[in-house]
Amino acid sequence: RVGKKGKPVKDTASALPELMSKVRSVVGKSATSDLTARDLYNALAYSTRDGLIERFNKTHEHWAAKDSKFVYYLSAEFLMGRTLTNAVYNLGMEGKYAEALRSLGYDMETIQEQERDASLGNGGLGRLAACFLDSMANIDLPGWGYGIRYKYGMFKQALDKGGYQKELPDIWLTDGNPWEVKRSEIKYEVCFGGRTEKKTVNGKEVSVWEPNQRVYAQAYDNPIPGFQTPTVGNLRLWDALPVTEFDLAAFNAGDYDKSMLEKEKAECIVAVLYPNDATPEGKELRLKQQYFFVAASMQDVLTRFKAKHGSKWDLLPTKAVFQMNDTHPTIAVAEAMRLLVDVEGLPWEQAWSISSKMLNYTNHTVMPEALEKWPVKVMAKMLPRHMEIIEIINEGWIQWLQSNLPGTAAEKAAKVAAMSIVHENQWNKDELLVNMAYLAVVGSAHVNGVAAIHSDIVKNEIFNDFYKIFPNKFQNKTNGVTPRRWLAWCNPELATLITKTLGSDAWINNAELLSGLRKFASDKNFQSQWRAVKQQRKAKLAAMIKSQTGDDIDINNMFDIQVKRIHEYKRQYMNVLGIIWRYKQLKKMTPAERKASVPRVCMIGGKAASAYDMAKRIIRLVTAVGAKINNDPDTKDYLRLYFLPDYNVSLAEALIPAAELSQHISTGGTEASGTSNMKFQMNGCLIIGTWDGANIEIAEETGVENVFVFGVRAEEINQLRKERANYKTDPRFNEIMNDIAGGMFGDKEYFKPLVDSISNMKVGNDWFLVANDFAAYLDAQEEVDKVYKDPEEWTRRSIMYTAGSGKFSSDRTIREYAEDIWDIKPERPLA
Ligand code: DL6
Repeated sequence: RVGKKGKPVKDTASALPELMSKVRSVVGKSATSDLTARDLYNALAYSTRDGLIERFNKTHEHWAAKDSKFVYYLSAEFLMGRTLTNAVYNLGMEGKYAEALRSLGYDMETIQEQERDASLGNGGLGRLAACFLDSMANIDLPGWGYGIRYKYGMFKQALDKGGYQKELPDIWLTDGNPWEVKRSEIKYEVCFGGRTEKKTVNGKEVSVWEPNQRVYAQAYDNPIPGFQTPTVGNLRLWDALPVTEFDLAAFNAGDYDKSMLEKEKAECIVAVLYPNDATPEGKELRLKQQYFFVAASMQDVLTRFKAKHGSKWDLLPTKAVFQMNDTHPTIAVAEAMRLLVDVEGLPWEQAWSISSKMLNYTNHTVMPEALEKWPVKVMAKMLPRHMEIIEIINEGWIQWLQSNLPGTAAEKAAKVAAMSIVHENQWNKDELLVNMAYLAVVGSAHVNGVAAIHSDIVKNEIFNDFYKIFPNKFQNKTNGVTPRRWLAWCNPELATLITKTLGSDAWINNAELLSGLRKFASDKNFQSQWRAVKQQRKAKLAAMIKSQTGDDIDINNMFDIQVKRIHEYKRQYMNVLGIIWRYKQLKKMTPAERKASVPRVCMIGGKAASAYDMAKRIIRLVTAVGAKINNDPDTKDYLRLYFLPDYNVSLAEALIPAAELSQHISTGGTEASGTSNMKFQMNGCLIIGTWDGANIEIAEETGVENVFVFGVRAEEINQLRKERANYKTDPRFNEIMNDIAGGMFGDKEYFKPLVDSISNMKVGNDWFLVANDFAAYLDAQEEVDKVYKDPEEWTRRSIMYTAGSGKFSSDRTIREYAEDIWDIKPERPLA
């Protein structure tokens, strides 16, 4: 129901009868039964789902009637987190549900805790996809996400007794998923393996694929509501089903294993979300997953197009565009050609013209190991027809280069070799690889990076040869995060203060309005309200830590947080070294000096990929250092270190509002963007960071003088890496290395590779320049302490962060994609 200016009317009448009806129909209990929080979660979820589906249907009927152009966001990862609170708040139904729950003796927070996170992503890339879906719905943009309904999402992380990471399966679907709608009638066949055969059809020689495995992709829709709009978008996830569910003949013959084999083989495709640093064994399955969801999604889009436009294929790019989220869905380039040429019978040139207008590629990393390259052998075995198509694309590309590149024959040959989609493996000359990023660049209309500095690296380094030929193909689209989940809903205390101060909640949909807070930044009265909110959130987090560790935490101490995937380039290691240095200083101080220091509670969280040994050692170092300093009676009132296990979306929603300082300290030029930096900024948390990724734009919007910037710049790192052997490390750094190596934190054998990786300077060591930046990092931390001692200055800066965060709303990012890449206009359904 929509009132003035299209805003939904907030429904305050109690929803008790509605909830009780769901208790009967879904939970299967009666009003007189003992209702658990889980029962009420289910009742509430199914009641909210009714509202979502009604709007979903209206939205899609409207878009279908308008024949709107759609964007399809192809992503192997969607890190959605919990749905309940987001859906209830986006639909404006929090009032009526809260009242109903209160009458049953519960509150929303307790009920929401019943929901398991949908962790179908590794980190920033997957969470970005989730924020993008929120913003598409929010600005009424016709668009869907397409991905995989993994049975087990990102592993659950625990610590074993020794303080080492333990990985447990994330069995998130066991208790059912109220937020999805199974579309039994929507399923497509997806094939793998086999061989191709040349045949003559209508006088033409064609290549026919005879696969040896077939499965069905089954559609599940997950409605995505916008806020203050009737639009509800969609995330369509694919499950894999066997073509023959059960082999009764095999069963009757007593071969029970064979009877279930097809089912197991199909289920295996969607069983697990692979960690981004995958092991070689996982690679083949990963390619299978990628093709599986791309093939299903493209068939789905083409089927809808055909139903409406028949074979007017030239219209396709005016009705559908695809955004490939990193290289994972890049097989779409070959699949589009296969569908258009082999299945629909279009001539190659026409198909290429259509396909290369509708595909676009976002690069999310500069790390060479994450730019996927598939061995030709693997590709040819699993997708023989696609390998042929890639070879044809590559031949055409090479021919084009040969006719268009300037220079001598030798110069041309060198360039062609460097830009070929299929090339030799530089580590193993006998192996040929398909460079998926090159395939994406050649096959896309647009290519973009995710922050200004990263897009420059994309243009000037990673794809420089391509950029020189097609400068207009390359763009920047600085990432963003949804201000609904990441400020309004996760930090209602701050949201209320902002709304009261700005005189309206319009900032929730127009985050640029947050800049209105700038004029209150030095207002003492406002500052004290701002601080009070932070204290409230710190108290909540302290209670959570107390319940997990039994430790009391003083909420007057600075809350210093670094949460993200554990990776050497993100340099959690440097953070720990800084904490060790702080600890050593505190130990040397007199009690009076300690009292005058700035007390800190440091928290580090994040998962290490299961095969990433060094990252796991870093986690153990955090827990070992924490165990020592948290129990040292001299220092425990002034310094603590906690490793927060199982960092996920829900934990982030609790941590970010409580943070006062957050660390984004990657080596210059290595973090493509970062998005947690934006979430911390929105919640008024100060940043200590390097001149890297989106930190740079955050500093520009916040005022560089308000950010604690340190460290080497991207343009310096190549030279510094070459000079490793001559580098004289800081004496403080050497001292700490000796402490760890000497067993100050125990486990000295286990820490040895960690110590060796950044000490013993030689070329190739300390690739991420921890030793280089350590002194500058300590200086920046000293500056942090100085400012924290002045609460008014600290609070002024904190307000300036939130006030400067408007640019980092994903609504802005999505509008830019819509205008500059997709050419799609918002289309709001009638309420
Ligand atoms: O663009 C979203 C996110 C960035 O914010 C991070 O800086 C970047 O590391 C991440 N990239 C990946 C790519 N990895 N793989 N595969 O996760 O993307």
